[in-house]
Order: sequence, then C-alpha cells, then structure tokens
Amino acid sequence: TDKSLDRDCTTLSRHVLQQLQSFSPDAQDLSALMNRIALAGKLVARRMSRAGLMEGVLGFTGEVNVQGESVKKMDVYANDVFISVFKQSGLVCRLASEEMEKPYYIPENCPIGRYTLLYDPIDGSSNTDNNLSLGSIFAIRQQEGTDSDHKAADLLTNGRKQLAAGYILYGPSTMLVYTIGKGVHSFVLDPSLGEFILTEENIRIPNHGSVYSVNEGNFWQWEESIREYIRYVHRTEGYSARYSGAMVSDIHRILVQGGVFLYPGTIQNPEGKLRLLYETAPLAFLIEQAGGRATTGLMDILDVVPKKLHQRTPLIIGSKEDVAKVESFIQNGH
Ligand code: P6P
Repeated sequence: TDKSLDRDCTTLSRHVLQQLQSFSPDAQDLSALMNRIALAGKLVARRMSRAGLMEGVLGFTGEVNVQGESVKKMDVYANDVFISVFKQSGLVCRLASEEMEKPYYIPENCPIGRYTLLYDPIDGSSNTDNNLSLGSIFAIRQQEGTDSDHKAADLLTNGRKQLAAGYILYGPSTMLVYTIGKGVHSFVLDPSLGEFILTEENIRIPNHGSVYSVNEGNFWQWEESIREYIRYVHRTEGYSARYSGAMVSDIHRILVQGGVFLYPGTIQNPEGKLRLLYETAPLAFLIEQAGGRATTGLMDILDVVPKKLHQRTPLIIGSKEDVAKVESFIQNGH
C-alpha cells in the first residue's frame, strides 16, 4: 500500500500498541492514555489558535498560583481541559498539576483507574499574549497504593517511575513528542483530520550542538561556575544563544539540532525555578530516551527523589557532550 497512506493511518494510539507489540491490558491502557493526551492537546491548540478573537485566552485571571505566579486565563483553561479529558478516561485516578496546590482526585474512577497524570498544562504562559510558541508537559505514572489519605506519598519517588512522558508544542504546527521508554517519536496535528500523524520515529539528539539556551538576564544571580561556563561559550567559536521563554520550544529545538538548555539555581533560589514532577523529570525521561542527558549539575534528574509535590530542581539538559561541558564547570570549577 501507499507509504504515505500507511503513515497517515499511524495515529498515536496505534503507534503506542506498535511500540509495545502487545495488546495486553497495560498496553491498551497506555494507548488509551496517550489518546487522551492527544485530545487535550487538540482542545488547547484550538483555543490558542483563537487567542485575541475570543474571551478567556489572553491576559491574567487576577489570581496567583501555588508558585506565587500570576495565573493566565490560558493556564486555567488548559488545566481544566486535562481534568475533563482524563475524568472521562476511566483510567486516571489522580491528576497532579503545577497549577494545583493538591492533586485532583477522580473518586468514581479510583477502583478502575490506577494511573496518575502529572502535567504542566501551559508551560511558558508568559508567551500567551505575544503569539509565541507554548507547550504542555506531561508524565504518566502508575499509582502505587491507595493514597486513601490523599497525601500522594507514592508520587514522592524518582523519575524512573514514569511510564510515559512528553510534551505538546503549540507552534506553527502543533506537535506531540512522547516516549513510553522505547525511544522518542513525534507527531504533527493535521487539523483537517483532527489527528496527530506520525512524523518521526526513534528521534536521536545529536551528541553536540551549537545552541546554548539560558536566560542570561540572571547572570549575576548565578554561581561563579555557571558564569564561567557562560564566559566559555562567549569566547568559543561556534556557539549561538537561543532562548524563547518557553522551555518546551527551546528543548524541542535542542532535541532536533543538539545543544544544551540550562535553568540553573541562583544564589537566592539554589533549587532554581522549574518543578521536578511536571517539568524536569518528564523532559529528562524523554531526552535520555533520545540519547541525551539531564542533570541538576550534581546528579541525574531521574534520580532526584522529591520531598514535596512542587519540588524544584536546577536543570541542565540536552546533548551528552554539551551537558558534560557544563558539568565540568560545576564539578571542577573550570
Ligand atoms: P525566565 C516558563 O514559565 C518556564 O517555566 C519555562 O518554560 C521557561 O524556560 C522559563 O520558565 C522562563 O523563565 O525566568 O527565564 O523568564
């Protein structure tokens, strides 16, 4: 049959089953969960494409979230989209989001569903009002135990517990990039079909790239070792700075072209700004699956065990050689 027709028929849920080469209940679950992620992505993308044309997309809600950041209307809408979509999944029992102080429990699903969705509904929301790219980040974990006290203690485990992880990039095209531990694969939303269609399988990040991506406005708040690294890339031929304010698009660029993204700690906030469960651990899982690295500077992101749900970690992520170069400055001061 026609190759491109085969590809057009490789929808996300089909692809998951192909990955697992099985129709076991677990495989069916993951396939259905990824299908739900795709639906959430379509709903968010649809709303975002109308920013400025309709109420409730641009601007602030006037509230402040658990992180102390002012909440954008798009953050709230996207957060609710994931809840609604997964409520009906019959598979998820709990949703933990960057936007919610505590996880959201779906009581009627609990006996059936045993999965937890961890997500950052809109990453880079400062870009909502200037029509730049944004992302959603997600990870799926098995719920361990009953969590009857709603303390979500089983989520305070390292990122190697993630069953699936990835992101949706709302850019010129809407892309979904995911892993279930068998490589990294990308899909593009074909609005005329309303389907995410497979575009690339087993994506491998280059071992080195010319891009370094960091907010140099924080230069004077960094440890000296990070400043030394920045001075190194400034004086070394062949480096380009790219930073968009939405790490999903910055990290997607690095997945494709190679390079390194950094969000280091500062003297005031040594843990940095990014959250482990919804941002750094899912991205670390994905980038490692593509042959890259993700570290706090001192340890692999995937080995960090959080003490609390909204724990933050510094993040250095991307091509093996470029991450190692940053580590050499942090660990040996040069
Ligand atoms: P800063 C967006 O809020 C985010 O979490 C990432 O997507 C982005 O890279 C970073 O924070 C931007 O933060 O401090 O550089 O503006």
